[in-house]
Amino acid sequence: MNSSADRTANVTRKTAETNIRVAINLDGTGQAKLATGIGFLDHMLDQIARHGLIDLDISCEGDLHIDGHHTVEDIGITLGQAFSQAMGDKKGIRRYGHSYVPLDEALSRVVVDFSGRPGLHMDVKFTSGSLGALDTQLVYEFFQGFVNHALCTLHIDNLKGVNAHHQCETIFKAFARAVRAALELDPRSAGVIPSTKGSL
Ligand SMILES: [Mn+2]
Repeated sequence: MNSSADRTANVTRKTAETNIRVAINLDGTGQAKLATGIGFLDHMLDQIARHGLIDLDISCEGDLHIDGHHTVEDIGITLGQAFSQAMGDKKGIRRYGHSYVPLDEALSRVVVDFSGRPGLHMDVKFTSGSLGALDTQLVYEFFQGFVNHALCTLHIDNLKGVNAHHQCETIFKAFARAVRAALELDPRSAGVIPSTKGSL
């Protein structure tokens, strides 16, 4: 576990299906080095880094000869594990965050609570089945993997959207902005765990 002074993590996760390495700094500047083997996923992870001001270094060797499922889901899992480790005891965080992000005709809302309990509630109807090499069904699998291991409640709603690239990008940008707000250290509650329970 890290103290709030150093919110970084390095996680490796290797199975018969994927070999993943994730390095993150929650207090970064948005630097990203991404090599997942799925170009569109790299583009989305780049949004998390840039708009979340999180430094992200992610590499994956996955069984893409089958399809992208294991790669996308397992990156969600490993990223969630890295978040958990980097957050440490969650002292001084704001805990809740939300964001609305538009991109032209598309608009998404993401609300997050780093509650210690996993829960994904996602209402997104993609207008296309794939985005480059990314099957749009896998966006749900990514966030399910993340939520199960970052132990957060996550509500994702795409409110409007015609172009599926826009829909997906607004989801990841809104996720990034919501996460940034939730994990920001609040100087008014320095060293305090934001729960009347005393732990998260
Ligand atoms: Mn784009």
